[in-house]
Amino acid sequence: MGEKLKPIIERVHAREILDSRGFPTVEVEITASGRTSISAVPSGASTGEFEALELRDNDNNRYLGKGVLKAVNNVINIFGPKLIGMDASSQKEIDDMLINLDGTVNKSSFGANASLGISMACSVVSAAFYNKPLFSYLNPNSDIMPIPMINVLNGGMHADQGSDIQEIMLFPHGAKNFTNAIQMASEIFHSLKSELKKQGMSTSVGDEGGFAPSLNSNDQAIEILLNSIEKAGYNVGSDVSLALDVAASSFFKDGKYHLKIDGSILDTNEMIVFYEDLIRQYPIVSVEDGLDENDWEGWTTMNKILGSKIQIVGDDLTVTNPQKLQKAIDHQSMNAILIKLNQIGTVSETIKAIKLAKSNGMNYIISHRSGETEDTFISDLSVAMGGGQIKTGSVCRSDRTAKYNRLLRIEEQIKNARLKDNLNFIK
Ligand code: 2PG
Ligand code: MG
Repeated sequence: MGEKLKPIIERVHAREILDSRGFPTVEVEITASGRTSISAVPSGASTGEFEALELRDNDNNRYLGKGVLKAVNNVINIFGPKLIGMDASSQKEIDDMLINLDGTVNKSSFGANASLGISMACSVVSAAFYNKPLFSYLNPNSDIMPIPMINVLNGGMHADQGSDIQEIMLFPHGAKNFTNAIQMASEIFHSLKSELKKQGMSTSVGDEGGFAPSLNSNDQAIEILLNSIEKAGYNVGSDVSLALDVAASSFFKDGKYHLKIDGSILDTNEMIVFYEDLIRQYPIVSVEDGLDENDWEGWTTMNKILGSKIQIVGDDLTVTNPQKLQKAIDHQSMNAILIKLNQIGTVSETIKAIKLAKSNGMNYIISHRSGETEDTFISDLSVAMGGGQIKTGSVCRSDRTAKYNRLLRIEEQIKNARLKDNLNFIK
């Protein structure tokens, strides 16, 4: 037999596995020219209204209706036969086939969890076939490591108690390199734990491994964290700043923002004033989903007022969808986009969104979901795409540390690895 020059797909399999919340998710296994690789699909909780569809069985006799056997079956029996014989490294061709066979705008025929598992597994098996680490298979010139946004305080829909703000994150932009950023984050995480204990607060963690104490105000969460940064021996503002994911769509009702922690009900302009005050008081450099996903006018106003000072990140607003992103560009709604593969459902469309952001001078942050697995695709993707930022939870729980640990290994492998030093929102 002659040498096989391409990773030709020979077998497509899928199964239900568990995610970090203990619910089923899809794992896809692809064999191409003798190599086998697996990819697992993550799952969100504070999902955007316009995300691609995560297909669940809705059979209440299994896994409380959350089974994914339909998506698994679609991988094996709908897409599988079409994939056999295709070149796994022809990502665009594979993804176009997945998109066209589904035929809907939000992948609702067969599920984005089915298409994404295949799409990722094709990349991974191709990298294996060419004997390359995934990041350099995706981009041979990768040398930028991401600065991690590390979610140490969980609230909103990711915890039973805690702040209205879903994620309060450390942004260690003063780190020498990625390895140093992780050390800083770990030391601050443990300093925060001691501080919470001292104040008699709970140190149990939320979905992304951050603490979720019961608090009197959103400010209190930030104050405790700033105190912990200093106690760990770091300078607030020059070593470490803060980033927020407010996930405001989750508390937007009847045209108003309902902050449960102090009972205030704010309109859009009052929310923007709330952020202006926070930014004046605290070293916050990035705010994600500060407003509801349908509050387009509000986003433009907020970006006009705050966009020159901080990073304004769209997540639920843009759902990694190139069309939504184009709308956000046209409306000048934000200056950065959060990138989640499963919001759109294929690797090619994800990269298309990244390229569109990049060509319009927008920052992009590769992100996990609150429901994760041990899959580390996003670590490699963050390095390959060179945007310089990743958001993947706290520094505890293996579903989160798997991503950071993969990046620690990658940093060793890249000769001239460096953190992005010209992030435009770091003054
Ligand atoms: C977010 C994410 C990840 P979820 O809102 O950015 O942190 O949460 O996956 O629940 O949408
Ligand atoms: Mg978000």
